[in-house]
Amino acid sequence: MSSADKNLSVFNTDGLPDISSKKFAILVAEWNSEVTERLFEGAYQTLIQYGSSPENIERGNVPGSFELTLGAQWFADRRDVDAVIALGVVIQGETKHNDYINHAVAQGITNVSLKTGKPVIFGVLTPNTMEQALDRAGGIHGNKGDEAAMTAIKMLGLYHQIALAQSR
Ligand code: RBF
Repeated sequence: MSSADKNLSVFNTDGLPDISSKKFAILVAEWNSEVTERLFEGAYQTLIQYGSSPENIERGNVPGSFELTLGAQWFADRRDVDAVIALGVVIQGETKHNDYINHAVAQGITNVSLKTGKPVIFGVLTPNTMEQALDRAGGIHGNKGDEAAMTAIKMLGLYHQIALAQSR
């Protein structure tokens, strides 16, 4: 399936881990907040649907997507946080700035994830238009926030599997 056809809210949920004791941080960029609020709603509801609880989900806001990296590091450095979900929307074409922001955030989030050994999920939409963004924030292509939350859950499951294998 091409990424254009993918519904971001449809996933394989076989073998998901128990996340009832896991702590999640969700970072939300304020730029394009009409979209990022929908991403947040999707991520939050997906975590709840698959076993988390409101007291185990903490939200933090950053001004723009560029700041997601440092916000993610602050959260991931905290011992009680198990996974971080970073949500933003950078509309392509409005300005060349988008390229710099997208590359910096993708690289930065990867670095934070590797440095801390925790899932730090890149939940940043990079569409050409606002319409395409809304299509992926609870519209016809589902919700990138749902997908980002599910990715965090699956990565915690993989970590659990690998850690268990080591302790055998
Ligand atoms: N932040 C976003 O999250 N999405 C954007 O589409 C976006 N576009 C920007 C365009 C320009 C020209 C500038 C200067 C910033 C933009 N930002 C955007 C904000 C950026 O992530 C960061 O918050 C600011 O650059 C900090 O001053």
